[in-house]
Amino acid sequence: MAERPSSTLGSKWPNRRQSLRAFAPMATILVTGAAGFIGSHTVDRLLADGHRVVGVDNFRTGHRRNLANALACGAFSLREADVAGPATVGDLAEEFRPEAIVHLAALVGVQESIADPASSFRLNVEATHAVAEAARRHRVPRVVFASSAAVYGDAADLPLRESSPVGRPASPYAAAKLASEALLQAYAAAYGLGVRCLRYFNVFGPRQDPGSPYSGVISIFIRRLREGKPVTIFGDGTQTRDFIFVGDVAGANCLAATLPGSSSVTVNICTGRSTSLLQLLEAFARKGVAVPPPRFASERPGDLRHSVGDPDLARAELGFFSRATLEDGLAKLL
Ligand code: UD2
Repeated sequence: MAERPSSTLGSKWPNRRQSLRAFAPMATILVTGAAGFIGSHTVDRLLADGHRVVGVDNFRTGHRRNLANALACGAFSLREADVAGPATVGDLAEEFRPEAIVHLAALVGVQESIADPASSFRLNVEATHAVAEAARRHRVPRVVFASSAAVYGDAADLPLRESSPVGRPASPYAAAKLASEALLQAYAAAYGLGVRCLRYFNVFGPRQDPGSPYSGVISIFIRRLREGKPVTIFGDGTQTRDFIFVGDVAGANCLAATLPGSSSVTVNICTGRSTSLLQLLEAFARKGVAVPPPRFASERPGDLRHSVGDPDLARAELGFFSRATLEDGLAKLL
C-alpha cells in the first residue's frame, strides 16, 4: 500500500466551495509532468484523496523515483510520452476519460528559457495547445494550468494581484506562460472549457532537483551549504520572493482539479509573505546550518527585483490558503 501523504488543507476553514468538494465523487485526473517536482507531489495528493490518476511524463527533467509511492498504488497509471508530441494527451483522454487535466509539464525556469527559447516555446506553448485540443476533442470538462508569477514582469505595485497589469514579459518563459493562459482562456470562451490558471510564486520543497543550474534558489543553496561551500548571490541579495511550500501547491492543484462545474479562474498561488535572499540565509542560520559568507555575482538577465503575491482571490475562489511557513518548509527540507 502506498504511503498516504498528509493533507495540508484542513477542515478548519469550510466555505461553500470546500463543502461542495467534500461531496464530489472521486474522479479520474490526468496529470502531465507527473514525475516532476510539483507533478509528483500533486499525484501523491490526488491519490491520497482517493482519486484515480493517470500520469504522463517524458522524463526530460522528471524522475521515476519521485513516483515511488504512486507506482505502488493500484489507482495510478503512468505513460512515458512527450506532451507536446502528436496525439499523446488526446490518446490518453480518449482512453481514460478524465474529469480534469492538470497540466504541469513544462520547461521550468526563466534562465533556461533565455538559454533555449525554442524549447521553451515547444514545451510550454505547444504543449499547452495540445492539452487544450485534447480537452476540446474528448470533452474533458476542466484544465488546471501551471502558470507563473513571471507573467507580472517587474511590476511596480506590490503585492501582485490578479488584476495587476501583465503583458510586459521579461523572459521567453514569462511570455510562454502568458500565451498559454490566453490560449486556454480562448478555449474557455469558445468551447466552454473550465480553465483554472494557477500563478505559482516561488515553489520549494523536497524533490526539487538541486543538480540543475536552473533549479530554485532554495534547493541550490541547501546543496551548497550542505557541502560546506558558500552560496552565490546574483545581485545584492535584497531581491525578494514569495516562497511557497510544494505541499501547499499540490493542495491547490487538487482543489482546482476537483472544483465542480466548468467555471474558469485565474489566481495567485502564494503566501503573501516576502523574503529577501539575505533573509533566507538568516533563516538557514537559525535552523543551525553553517552559512559561510556568500559570494556576490552580477544580476542575471530576466531576473525580477521583487515578487510577492496577494493570496486573497485564491482563498475566495478555491478555498485555498498556504499553511506551511518558510520556516516549516525549511525544517522539512533540512
Ligand atoms: C521562479 C521560478 C520560475 C517562475 C518564477 C515566477 C524556479 C526555478 N523558477 O523564478 O519558474 O515561476 O519564479 O516569478 O523556481 N539566485 C541566486 N543564486 C542562485 C540561484 C538563484 O542568487 O544560486 C537568485 C536569482 O538570481 C533570483 C532569485 O535567486 O534573483 C530566485 O531565483 P530562482 O531561479 O529560484 O527563481 P525565479 O524567481 O527566477
